Amino acid sequence: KTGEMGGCPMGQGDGGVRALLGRTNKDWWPEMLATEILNPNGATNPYGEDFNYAEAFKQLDYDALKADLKALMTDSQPWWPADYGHYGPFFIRMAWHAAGTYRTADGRGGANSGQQRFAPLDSWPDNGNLDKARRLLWPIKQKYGKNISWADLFILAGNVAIEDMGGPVFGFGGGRADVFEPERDIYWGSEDKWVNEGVQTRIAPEHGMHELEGPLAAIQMGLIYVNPEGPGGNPDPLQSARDMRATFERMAMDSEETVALTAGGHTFGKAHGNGDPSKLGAAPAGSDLAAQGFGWVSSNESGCGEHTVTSGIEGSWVNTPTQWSENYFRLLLDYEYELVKSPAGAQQWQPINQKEEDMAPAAWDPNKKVPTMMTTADMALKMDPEFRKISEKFRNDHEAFKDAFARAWFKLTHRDMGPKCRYLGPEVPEEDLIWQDPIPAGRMPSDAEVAAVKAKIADSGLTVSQLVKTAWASASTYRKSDHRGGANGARVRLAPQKDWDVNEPAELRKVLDTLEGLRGNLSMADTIVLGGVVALEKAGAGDVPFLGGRGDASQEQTDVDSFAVMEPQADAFRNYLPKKLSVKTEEMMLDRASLLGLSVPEMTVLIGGLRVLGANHGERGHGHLTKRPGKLTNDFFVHLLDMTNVWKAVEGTDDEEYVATDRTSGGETWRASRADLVFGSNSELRAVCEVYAEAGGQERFVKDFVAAWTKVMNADRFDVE
Ligand code: HEB
Repeated sequence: KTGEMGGCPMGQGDGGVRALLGRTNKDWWPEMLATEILNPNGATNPYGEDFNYAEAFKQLDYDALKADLKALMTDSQPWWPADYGHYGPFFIRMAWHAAGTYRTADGRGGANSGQQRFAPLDSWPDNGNLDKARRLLWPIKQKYGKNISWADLFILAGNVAIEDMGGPVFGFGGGRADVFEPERDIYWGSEDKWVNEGVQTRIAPEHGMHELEGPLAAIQMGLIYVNPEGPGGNPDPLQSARDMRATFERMAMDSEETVALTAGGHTFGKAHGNGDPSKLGAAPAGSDLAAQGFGWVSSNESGCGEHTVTSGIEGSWVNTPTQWSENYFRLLLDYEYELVKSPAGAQQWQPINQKEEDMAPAAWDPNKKVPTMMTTADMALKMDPEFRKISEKFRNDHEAFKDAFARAWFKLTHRDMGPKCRYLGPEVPEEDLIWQDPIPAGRMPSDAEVAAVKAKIADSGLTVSQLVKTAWASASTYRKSDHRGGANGARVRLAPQKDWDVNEPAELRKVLDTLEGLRGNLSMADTIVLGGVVALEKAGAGDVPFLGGRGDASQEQTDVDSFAVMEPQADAFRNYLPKKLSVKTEEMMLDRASLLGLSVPEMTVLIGGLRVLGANHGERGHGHLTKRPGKLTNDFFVHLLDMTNVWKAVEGTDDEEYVATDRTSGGETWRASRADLVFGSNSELRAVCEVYAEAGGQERFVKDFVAAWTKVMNADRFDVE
């Protein structure tokens, strides 16, 4: 799958590094209040530093909350009345758009922190009028307070909506803790225009889907996935199918899941385009103070209800828009469709010669019948040969469709929550699912067992460098964005990780074989981490803490394709850069550090320590600024800041490699990479390096290194929290 990304300057795995280059909220909305100056180190949680959402959730009266949500579905409010008297479809769209920003490449986006409340997402054109859906939930959020997060509430409201309209639901896991500021580490693209301002789509028709810039998973700025009217507004269902495949794949959905989700979703509700779209005001982030967070304030007649304009498309997909049914595929496949324009001027498809009984009730007058419609994206499910086969299969086997929709919806809304042990509440399904990266429960080893294996590792002949590299390879796949990866499960010994170039497969094999032979009753996952402990202690770190209890995953429990996107294309922590990327090496470093959840000092101390311990990829000596390799010294920092050295780029390396000579003798002293030298060049990184190089720095360095190392080793231990 990664092969398809070939022509792209940034592979999928390059992750969100472009956050640094992309458009920011300040670019879009220069007038926005700069609250971040009060929170230079990230917004503080108003619930307090030690607020534990999982504990709060356990106090929740879950059944009462669900009953209140159910009642809300039909409690129409005058300021945003419910179509057909039922808010269900609206909440499903809200939940889907909350989850649908997830992308596999860096695990960012998704529903797990309540980002839809903040810019830019709250103001994306595709999220039009969802500000009203969220506000409808406020009385419930207010009532249950800290016991339910917004993030959980969005998804649960979607689930209750489906249930209340008779649709199939697979389960619900709570546990999405809210954040209180927009994520700054995510790249949404560099375009300076929104989708509705008439820009080119990200996949030009003459190119293949590999042209979509990694890690992005939407076809234009401000969309969840694809343009409903077709690529760039061109109502071509086949090109729309291509875009759907490209974008849904980046959310880890295959064609069956894509068809099931779209058809199941559009079994409910309607599109809104009954009026002049130019009468819509600014999106929430740019809206008037008096509108109190609402955007798209409309002067089209009443501005709501039957005069609502959202996407500009108008009408429902089926004749029974507030009830689960078989009607979507029936109407899609049984009728021929013609292209028409909505009152707002959007291109949409209408059944030819529709029978009266197949028409839908008008949303505001149940006695009036109106034709149903399909968007160009829906027509893709009819016209594209592969999608068509799936559509026919689901039409002929409704039970299969129900099951596929329920499972795909569960995956969509839980994909970014990480291991199943993070799910909370009474509706967590028993069944393990492959996309959860299941890991069998581990066993906490006794102190005596640990001590025995430790002694064996120490006597095994494995070097500090070998043990450090192996433990780092195992643990450093962790990403806090979707809580995947990490040392638990020991997937470093399974495909695809065991074959990743960054892990030096042949070397890794040898180390793993040795550890396998001496681990006794410890899991491999524990033994690998314990190897790191032994190495650090050998290197002079003093006592290094060890937390055992990890389990070992099997190859069958590991989806090779879904792990493939996690392969690092560069890793500054191991000075690994097989080929120059369009993104700067130091930006890649920052991205990896951010996914590992590291602070600037933690990143700095880890880089300096890993260098002197010999963790570089292969035999690469760059940044190995020590004469005492394998000892945990602050030499990296001391020599980096030493004015004896004059640094110069090595010719032909495109400013990736540098050599230092002695200022007086002219002899070569050290070699380093960009990732090394940025610590001397960038003023903030240099300031941290100085702390580790100055008097007292050695002790602080060892202490901080051990703490940061241990943090990475245990980053995925949700089973013990
Ligand atoms: Fe959907 C709606 C598109 C997918 C669910 N959508 C809608 C609309 C549109 C669309 C345009 C309208 C809006 C307004 O309001 O105006 N989608 C679309 C596309 C896609 C989709 C293009 C891709 C292909 N959906 C989807 C999914 C889901 C959904 C996946 C789930 C699952 N939607 C939905 C709903 C609705 C919509 C439920 C309705 C809402 C209301 O009613 O409000």
